[in-house]
Amino acid sequence: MQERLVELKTEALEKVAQAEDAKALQDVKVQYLGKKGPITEVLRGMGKLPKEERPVIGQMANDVREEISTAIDEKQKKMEEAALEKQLQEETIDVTLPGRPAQTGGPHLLTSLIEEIEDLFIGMGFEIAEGPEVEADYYNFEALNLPKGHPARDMQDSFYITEEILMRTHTSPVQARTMEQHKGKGPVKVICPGKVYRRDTDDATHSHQFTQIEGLLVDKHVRMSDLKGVLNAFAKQMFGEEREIRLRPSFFPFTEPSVEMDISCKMCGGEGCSVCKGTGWIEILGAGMVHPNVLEMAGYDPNEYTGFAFGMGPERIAMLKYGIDDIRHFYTNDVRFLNQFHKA
Ligand code: 2U9
Repeated sequence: MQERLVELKTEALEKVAQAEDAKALQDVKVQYLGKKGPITEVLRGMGKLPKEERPVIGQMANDVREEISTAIDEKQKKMEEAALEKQLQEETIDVTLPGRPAQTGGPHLLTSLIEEIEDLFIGMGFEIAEGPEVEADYYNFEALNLPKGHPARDMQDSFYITEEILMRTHTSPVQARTMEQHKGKGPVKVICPGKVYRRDTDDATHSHQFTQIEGLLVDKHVRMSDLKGVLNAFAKQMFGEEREIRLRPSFFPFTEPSVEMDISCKMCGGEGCSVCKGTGWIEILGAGMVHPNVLEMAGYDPNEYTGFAFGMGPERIAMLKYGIDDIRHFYTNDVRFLNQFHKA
């Protein structure tokens, strides 16, 4: 019996030493220490032994059982330590690696440009005024000296909601509304930025929806020279001190006289190049003295009050400033395009 126990111990310890994984170790445990294992069998057969041998064999069987159990536990601990060490080696984290850059958003190029222009005029004492994009025919056309049937309406064909309600074709109705709110009294000094809509076929230079910034100043004794001074200050701050401006006669139904303003070409310094189409000048905006009919319709006495107004397209300004060749870039929102204009 004693020999059998020594044999079992040697055999079991050898198998423990050979076990290569947790499963093999578990098998050894079940095989030698399980309820149907050889040691349990020895203990069960003790009854058949002479009385004086029983404590000796019992003690020995328990010792063998204990030794095998300890060997299994130690081996299991070693295996777990080795597995942990392996995992630590494999999953090393280099905390000095640079982090993934966070994706940050930012204002759209047109938003930034509009805010820049707003700031320039706020610096000259103007306030910002906004109004509805879905507008009454009266404010969009009639109040601006464009009665029904006026040929200039054709150039601003829009999206009509009803006969009398449409998507505004310019931001001028905001100025008309602002003047009306001032009830025939000055001064009115506003900048009106916003989205406008025209029934146009989209191409490199046309869009059915674009933005405008218009300005209006109404007061007593406002003269064309005031208009020129304000626009000159704007052009120099926006495009550079070295830029010259020039006013050319033009026509708008809501201003009289009307002008278009050019700035001297930065590319050629006025010599003539492809950017300015050989003229040395680049058209930037339209302007004029507010038409007496418009003043009158808004409740102002044109013999007492005069005013100037101007309008520009931020898309056109951005295209000139940054050399953008297609207006559709502003609205297709390709981040490769937009990201180039993120301010730090
Ligand atoms: C009121 C009185 C007068 C606004 C004006 C222009 C000239 C002009 C266009 C330039 C390019 C708009 O972006 S664009 O298509 N605008 O040339 N706008 S004067 O005159 C007004 C407006 C409102 C009550």
